[in-house]
Amino acid sequence: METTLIILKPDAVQRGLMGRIIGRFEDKGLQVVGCKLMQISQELAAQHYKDHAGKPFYAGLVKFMTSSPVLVLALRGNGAIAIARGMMGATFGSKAAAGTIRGDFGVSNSFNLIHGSDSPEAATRELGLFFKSGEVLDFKRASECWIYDMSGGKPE
Ligand code: IDP
Ligand code: MG
Repeated sequence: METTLIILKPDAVQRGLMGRIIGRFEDKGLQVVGCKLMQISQELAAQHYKDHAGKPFYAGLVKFMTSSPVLVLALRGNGAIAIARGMMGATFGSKAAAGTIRGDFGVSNSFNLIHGSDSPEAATRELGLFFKSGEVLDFKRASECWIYDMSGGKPE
Protein backbone atom coordinates (compact mmCIF):
# COMPACT_ATOMS: atom_id res chain seq x y z
CA MET A 1 0.00 0.00 0.00
CA GLU A 2 1.22 3.48 -0.89
CA THR A 3 0.63 6.66 1.09
CA THR A 4 0.60 10.02 -0.67
CA LEU A 5 0.66 13.61 0.58
CA ILE A 6 -2.23 15.77 -0.59
CA ILE A 7 -2.61 19.48 0.16
CA LEU A 8 -5.94 21.22 -0.34
CA LYS A 9 -4.52 24.65 -1.15
CA PRO A 10 -5.75 27.98 0.28
CA ASP A 11 -8.22 28.49 -2.59
CA ALA A 12 -9.88 25.12 -1.91
CA VAL A 13 -10.22 25.90 1.81
CA GLN A 14 -11.46 29.47 1.24
CA ARG A 15 -13.96 28.37 -1.42
CA GLY A 16 -15.47 25.70 0.81
CA LEU A 17 -14.44 22.81 -1.43
CA MET A 18 -12.71 20.64 1.19
CA GLY A 19 -15.62 18.28 1.76
CA ARG A 20 -16.31 17.73 -1.92
CA ILE A 21 -12.67 17.08 -2.75
CA ILE A 22 -12.13 14.70 0.19
CA GLY A 23 -15.41 13.01 -0.77
CA ARG A 24 -14.04 12.21 -4.21
CA PHE A 25 -11.03 10.44 -2.71
CA GLU A 26 -13.22 8.55 -0.24
CA ASP A 27 -15.63 7.58 -3.00
CA LYS A 28 -12.71 6.21 -5.00
CA GLY A 29 -11.68 3.99 -2.09
CA LEU A 30 -8.56 5.80 -0.90
CA GLN A 31 -8.23 5.80 2.88
CA VAL A 32 -7.67 9.03 4.83
CA VAL A 33 -4.87 8.13 7.27
CA GLY A 34 -3.79 11.67 8.19
CA CYS A 35 -5.52 15.06 8.18
CA LYS A 36 -4.47 18.50 9.43
CA LEU A 37 -5.68 22.08 8.94
CA MET A 38 -2.63 24.29 9.14
CA GLN A 39 -0.97 27.50 8.04
CA ILE A 40 2.18 26.84 6.02
CA SER A 41 5.24 28.88 7.07
CA GLN A 42 7.68 30.45 4.61
CA GLU A 43 10.28 27.88 5.64
CA LEU A 44 7.99 24.90 5.09
CA ALA A 45 6.79 26.24 1.72
CA ALA A 46 10.41 26.69 0.65
CA GLN A 47 11.29 23.13 1.69
CA HIS A 48 8.20 21.66 0.06
CA TYR A 49 8.72 23.47 -3.26
CA LYS A 50 12.56 23.42 -3.24
CA ASP A 51 12.67 21.90 -6.75
CA HIS A 52 10.83 24.97 -8.10
CA ALA A 53 13.15 27.58 -6.52
CA GLY A 54 14.33 30.02 -9.19
CA LYS A 55 11.40 29.43 -11.55
CA PRO A 56 9.39 32.50 -12.60
CA PHE A 57 6.28 31.40 -10.68
CA TYR A 58 8.14 30.41 -7.48
CA ALA A 59 7.68 33.64 -5.46
CA GLY A 60 3.97 33.78 -6.31
CA LEU A 61 3.57 30.11 -5.44
CA VAL A 62 5.14 30.53 -1.98
CA LYS A 63 3.05 33.67 -1.36
CA PHE A 64 -0.13 31.81 -2.34
CA MET A 65 0.61 28.71 -0.28
CA THR A 66 1.38 30.74 2.86
CA SER A 67 -1.50 33.24 2.43
CA SER A 68 -4.24 31.30 4.24
CA PRO A 69 -4.71 27.85 5.83
CA VAL A 70 -4.44 24.60 3.91
CA LEU A 71 -5.78 21.12 4.66
CA VAL A 72 -3.08 18.47 4.52
CA LEU A 73 -4.06 14.84 3.97
CA ALA A 74 -2.27 11.52 3.95
CA LEU A 75 -4.14 9.16 1.60
CA ARG A 76 -3.46 5.43 1.42
CA GLY A 77 -4.24 2.80 -1.19
CA ASN A 78 -2.80 0.48 -3.79
CA GLY A 79 -1.17 2.85 -6.30
CA ALA A 80 -2.46 5.85 -4.33
CA ILE A 81 0.16 8.26 -5.73
CA ALA A 82 -0.75 7.80 -9.40
CA ILE A 83 -4.47 7.44 -8.66
CA ALA A 84 -4.55 10.75 -6.78
CA ARG A 85 -2.51 12.53 -9.48
CA GLY A 86 -4.96 11.30 -12.10
CA MET A 87 -7.93 12.49 -10.06
CA MET A 88 -6.29 15.92 -9.62
CA GLY A 89 -5.86 16.49 -13.36
CA ALA A 90 -3.35 18.59 -15.27
CA THR A 91 -1.54 21.40 -13.43
CA PHE A 92 -3.44 24.30 -15.02
CA GLY A 93 -7.13 24.61 -14.24
CA SER A 94 -7.67 26.02 -17.71
CA LYS A 95 -6.31 22.81 -19.29
CA ALA A 96 -7.35 20.12 -16.80
CA ALA A 97 -9.87 17.63 -18.17
CA ALA A 98 -13.48 17.62 -17.04
CA GLY A 99 -13.99 14.93 -14.43
CA THR A 100 -10.78 15.83 -12.59
CA ILE A 101 -10.64 18.00 -9.47
CA ARG A 102 -8.74 20.82 -11.17
CA GLY A 103 -10.90 20.43 -14.29
CA ASP A 104 -14.20 20.58 -12.45
CA PHE A 105 -13.58 23.16 -9.70
CA GLY A 106 -11.28 25.83 -11.13
CA VAL A 107 -10.12 27.83 -14.14
CA SER A 108 -6.94 29.43 -12.75
CA ASN A 109 -3.45 28.17 -13.56
CA SER A 110 -1.78 29.14 -10.29
CA PHE A 111 -4.77 28.81 -7.93
CA ASN A 112 -5.21 25.15 -8.82
CA LEU A 113 -6.74 23.82 -5.59
CA ILE A 114 -4.60 20.81 -4.80
CA HIS A 115 -1.11 19.38 -4.49
CA GLY A 116 -0.30 15.67 -4.71
CA SER A 117 3.05 13.89 -4.43
CA ASP A 118 4.32 12.81 -7.86
CA SER A 119 6.51 9.80 -6.95
CA PRO A 120 7.16 7.42 -4.04
CA GLU A 121 10.32 9.39 -3.18
CA ALA A 122 8.42 12.68 -3.16
CA ALA A 123 5.62 11.15 -1.07
CA THR A 124 8.09 9.94 1.60
CA ARG A 125 9.83 13.32 1.70
CA GLU A 126 6.61 15.38 1.75
CA LEU A 127 4.82 13.21 4.34
CA GLY A 128 7.87 13.74 6.56
CA LEU A 129 7.65 17.51 6.11
CA PHE A 130 3.98 17.80 7.03
CA PHE A 131 3.30 14.98 9.51
CA LYS A 132 5.15 14.19 12.72
CA SER A 133 5.76 10.62 13.78
CA GLY A 134 2.44 9.13 14.95
CA GLU A 135 0.22 11.57 13.02
CA VAL A 136 -0.26 9.22 10.08
CA LEU A 137 -2.36 6.37 11.43
CA ASP A 138 -2.50 2.69 10.62
CA PHE A 139 -6.03 1.37 11.05
CA LYS A 140 -8.27 -1.21 9.42
CA ARG A 141 -11.34 0.00 7.58
CA ALA A 142 -14.50 -2.04 8.04
CA SER A 143 -15.12 -1.72 4.28
CA GLU A 144 -11.61 -2.83 3.23
CA CYS A 145 -12.71 -6.33 2.17
CA TRP A 146 -15.24 -4.77 -0.26
CA ILE A 147 -12.89 -2.14 -1.63
CA TYR A 148 -10.19 -4.66 -2.59
CA ASP A 149 -10.46 -8.26 -3.78
CA MET A 150 -8.36 -10.04 -1.15
CA SER A 151 -9.09 -13.58 -2.41
CA GLY A 152 -5.52 -13.96 -3.73
CA GLY A 153 -4.02 -12.90 -0.41
CA LYS A 154 -3.15 -9.38 -1.53
CA PRO A 155 -5.30 -6.41 -2.52
CA GLU A 156 -6.37 -6.54 -6.17
P1 IDP B 1 1.79 20.05 -10.06
O1 IDP B 1 1.20 20.74 -8.86
O2 IDP B 1 0.73 19.65 -11.05
O3 IDP B 1 2.72 18.93 -9.70
P2 IDP B 1 4.18 21.62 -10.67
O4 IDP B 1 4.75 21.79 -12.03
O5 IDP B 1 4.92 20.75 -9.70
O6 IDP B 1 2.66 21.16 -10.84
O7 IDP B 1 4.03 23.09 -10.03
C1 IDP B 1 3.76 23.26 -8.66
C2 IDP B 1 2.72 24.34 -8.53
O8 IDP B 1 3.24 25.59 -8.98
C3 IDP B 1 1.45 24.15 -9.38
O9 IDP B 1 0.52 23.27 -8.78
C4 IDP B 1 0.94 25.55 -9.51
O10 IDP B 1 0.26 25.97 -8.31
C5 IDP B 1 2.23 26.35 -9.61
N1 IDP B 1 2.64 26.58 -11.00
C6 IDP B 1 3.29 25.72 -11.81
N2 IDP B 1 3.53 26.25 -13.01
C7 IDP B 1 3.03 27.50 -12.97
C8 IDP B 1 2.99 28.57 -13.91
O11 IDP B 1 3.47 28.48 -15.04
N3 IDP B 1 2.35 29.70 -13.49
C9 IDP B 1 1.82 29.84 -12.24
N4 IDP B 1 1.86 28.87 -11.33
C10 IDP B 1 2.45 27.70 -11.68
MG1 MG C 1 4.59 18.94 -8.74
